[in-house]
Amino acid sequence: MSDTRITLVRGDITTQEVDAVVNAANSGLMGGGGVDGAILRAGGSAQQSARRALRDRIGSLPAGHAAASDAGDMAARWVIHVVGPVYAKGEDRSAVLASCYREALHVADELDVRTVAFPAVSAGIYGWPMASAADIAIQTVAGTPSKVDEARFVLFSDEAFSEFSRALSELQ
Ligand code: AR6
Repeated sequence: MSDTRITLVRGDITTQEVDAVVNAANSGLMGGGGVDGAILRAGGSAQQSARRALRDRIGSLPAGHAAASDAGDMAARWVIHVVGPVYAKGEDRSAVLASCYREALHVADELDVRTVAFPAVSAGIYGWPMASAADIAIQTVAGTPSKVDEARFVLFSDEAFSEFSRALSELQ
């Protein structure tokens, strides 16, 4: 278990006062719908150029991996991009989803940040059932040692908030 405190809030991740915000990105890194589009709009052109520079440096970001760019015009200093797996009924991609959270915390440690906000990666456009997304997210963050003091899950819907609350309560 890690010493990182896990907190849950119902709200919009783009307005969180944290050091880094995790983005449920796609491999191309240049934006999309859902939380990715919202984070890009909030970060403005400064974040857009930072994303372009990141993409020029690393090419595409594979599922399960994480990489940071400057957040631009947001309260947060950094955006840590992760690419979640697309949910597939016939194939267990849980390890790839868990890897998103582990790798995001690893990048947070490299950036030396203390507060990180996470969305429910893969649980929107990528179709992951919320209950399972919550279990994987909470168990992985709780089981990953890092220097991060607070991992804050920012949940956009009542369903997300209630499933993450359940998953957190089942940890103890
Ligand atoms: N704050 C917090 N959570 C949010 C916000 C917000 N502002 N907006 C949406 N969510 P999704 P994915 C929730 O679809 O499933 C993009 O096009 C949302 O309700 O953003 O990993 C990317 O470019 C859901 O619970 O991410 C990729 O192509 C959760 O965030 C693809 O979507 C994740 O939903 C990634 O799909």
